[in-house]
Amino acid sequence: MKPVVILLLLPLVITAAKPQKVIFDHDGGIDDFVTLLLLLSKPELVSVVGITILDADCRAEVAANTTLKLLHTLGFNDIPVAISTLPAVNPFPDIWRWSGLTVDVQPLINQVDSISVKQNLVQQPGQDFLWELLRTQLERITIVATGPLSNVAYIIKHYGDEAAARIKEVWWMGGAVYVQGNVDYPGHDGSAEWNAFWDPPAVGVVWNSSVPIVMVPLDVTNHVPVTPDLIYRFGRQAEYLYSVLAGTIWSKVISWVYERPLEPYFAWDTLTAACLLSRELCARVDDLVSYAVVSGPSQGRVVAANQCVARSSDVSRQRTIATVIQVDAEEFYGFVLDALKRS
Ligand SMILES: [Ca+2]
Repeated sequence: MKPVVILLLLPLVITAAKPQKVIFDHDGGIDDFVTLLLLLSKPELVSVVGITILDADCRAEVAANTTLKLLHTLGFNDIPVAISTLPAVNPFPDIWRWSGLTVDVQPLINQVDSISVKQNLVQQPGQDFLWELLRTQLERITIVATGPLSNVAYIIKHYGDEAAARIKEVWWMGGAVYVQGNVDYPGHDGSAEWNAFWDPPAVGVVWNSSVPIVMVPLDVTNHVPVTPDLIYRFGRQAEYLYSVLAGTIWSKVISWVYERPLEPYFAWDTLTAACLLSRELCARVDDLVSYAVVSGPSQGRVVAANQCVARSSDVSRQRTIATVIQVDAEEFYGFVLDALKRS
């Protein structure tokens, strides 16, 4: 009978899934740091092999410092962090870029001195380190990009198909397809989402490539505002370090929430990571035929092929991408709260 028992058990061994290797390519906004917590909270599902930081919705040096201290606080001293030197086409407003400092000063992550955590800061520019990470891994890597696509576009431009072949998917928080964008900028028509608008040609480069994209656009992130109730709920599970950190970090947007009732602060980036971690949480389509506008008054806009939009500016090629289209806000909040019950 023994051989039979072995045969029955073998499939169980083979199907035990390995964590998916992930590079977190972020841009240091408040929401990016909650996203980091969420990615680190599920080591059975994802393994963060490196972090690259774009100088976009942040001051990159501050964001790197915060990232290193968060990693240290949670015991992840082996995840390398690198700062990209790629510049903005259209920079974020300065007041947004400094908001990450409210996270950096939190006592919870400052039980270590900055000099010792900086030993884990990679000296190579982040865009080159992104390629180094991809090149040296045996398997294809998923990139979670919660800022502009500049770093991804850089490696596509420099390493072409070789780079594309090493990327499993890019999960990108960006784009606004059937909803209004969130850019309010002189000379722009407001149709674009900010991550895309920061570097519209980068979106074009990624669309012109064969890299698989899963887009998490404003169409779906508009359904997940960071509400006072959500922040209070972290307090009810304050025995968990991850929950205290997440609640503390998101609490930094509370004045935004009250001062700008018509412009909620959304969990843009955290939803992107949540959709990667739980495929059941987010409904998606895999066949959105679309293109990106790379110049002119609509620069940064992602357009579905079935939309009647006059093409008066430079655009990328038309291609099929995957996009998240629906999420239930309460299920998302519940997923994040549950995941962050971790110390
Ligand atoms: Ca971000």
